[in-house]
Amino acid sequence: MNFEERLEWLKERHEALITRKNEPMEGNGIYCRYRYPIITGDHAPLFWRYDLDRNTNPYLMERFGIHAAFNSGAIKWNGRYILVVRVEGADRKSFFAVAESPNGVDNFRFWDRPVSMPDYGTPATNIYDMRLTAHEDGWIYGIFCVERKDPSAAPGDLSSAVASAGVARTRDLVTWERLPDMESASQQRNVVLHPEFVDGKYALYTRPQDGFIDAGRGGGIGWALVDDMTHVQIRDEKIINARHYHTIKEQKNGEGPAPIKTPRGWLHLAHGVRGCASGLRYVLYLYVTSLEDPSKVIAEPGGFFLVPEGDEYIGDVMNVLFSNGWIADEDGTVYIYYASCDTRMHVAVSSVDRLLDYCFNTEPDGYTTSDSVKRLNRLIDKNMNNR
Ligand code: M1P
Repeated sequence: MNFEERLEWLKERHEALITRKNEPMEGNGIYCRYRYPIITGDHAPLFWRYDLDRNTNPYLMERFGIHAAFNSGAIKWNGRYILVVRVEGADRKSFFAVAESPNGVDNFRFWDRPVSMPDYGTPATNIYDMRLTAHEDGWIYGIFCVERKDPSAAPGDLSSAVASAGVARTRDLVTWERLPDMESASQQRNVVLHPEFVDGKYALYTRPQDGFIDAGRGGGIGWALVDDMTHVQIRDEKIINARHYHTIKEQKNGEGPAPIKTPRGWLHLAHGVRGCASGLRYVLYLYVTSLEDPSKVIAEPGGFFLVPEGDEYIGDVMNVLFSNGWIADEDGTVYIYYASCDTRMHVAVSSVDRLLDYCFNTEPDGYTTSDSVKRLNRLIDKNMNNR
């Protein structure tokens, strides 16, 4: 192919990928997965990846590899379904870029430019996993992981890193005001801002961790009230959703997107991690907290809600589902945006009613095998006459 033919081929292929209609797949009644990934590295505009000038790029080669597009924050904004995507280049650096869709399930298209997030302090080596919160104070906040090389790493240790929570706010998703990183006694990732004031303060879901990977003594998803988002200092932190032995969240867990307010409580999506012979396994689970006290768990179904299936198992970091974005529409439809294997984005669709039904009518984990069998027998007894 000559330059023009190849450019035409690239354009056609790219447009076909972006405009491909997605298809709902029947499932377990709790949610409905859609067949095709909604955003991948290949969705990045051609003008990000190729120098389109035949004089400087006669072979029309890729000049800036976009490898993956995953862990996306989500918000409905001006009637559009918006994702702030974690885009990862071939150089292993992550940055944010906004993609929007008219219907929430397909036709996601990146805005022309990635987000230019201002630096704070020592420039980060990586930023990722933004949680978006439209707070009642009128700002849209983005809280994200900021990764820097561990200054106390031993000579030759080129892996150790330090995770902290970066804070920024915006009114238009284009211009971001970077605020100081959150101050905390421990490393932090998966920090999420609650959308409403609680006792006149900002409320944060935290995830204290001893190391960059290991939660260590960090007991699970934490809760902290702070006075000021322009200088976030975590002083008192309590664990509201703990890790537990021999469950889907024995190794670590983390809050997903900001919770959804429902008539029966705040609906939460989180990830749980366990170790197994093939490494860490990341799955998603739900829980509900009280409207009167959002730090009090009032329902938590046992086990996982979403796990990798089929092609979702395969990618850069195998056996991982992760979510930091969902959108609840006015009619109660919930779009659950999740990533598989730190590689690509998917959507599953449910409703507030279904998710609450799942949360309040699925029994909690009883922590022993005999309890699981008793729970199963209760259901079998109930169904005996209806088989
Ligand atoms: O690689 C899986 C995930 O690992 C981290 O999650 P956690 O903070 O719970 O360990 C994050 O780096 C996340 O981005 C990634 O998807």
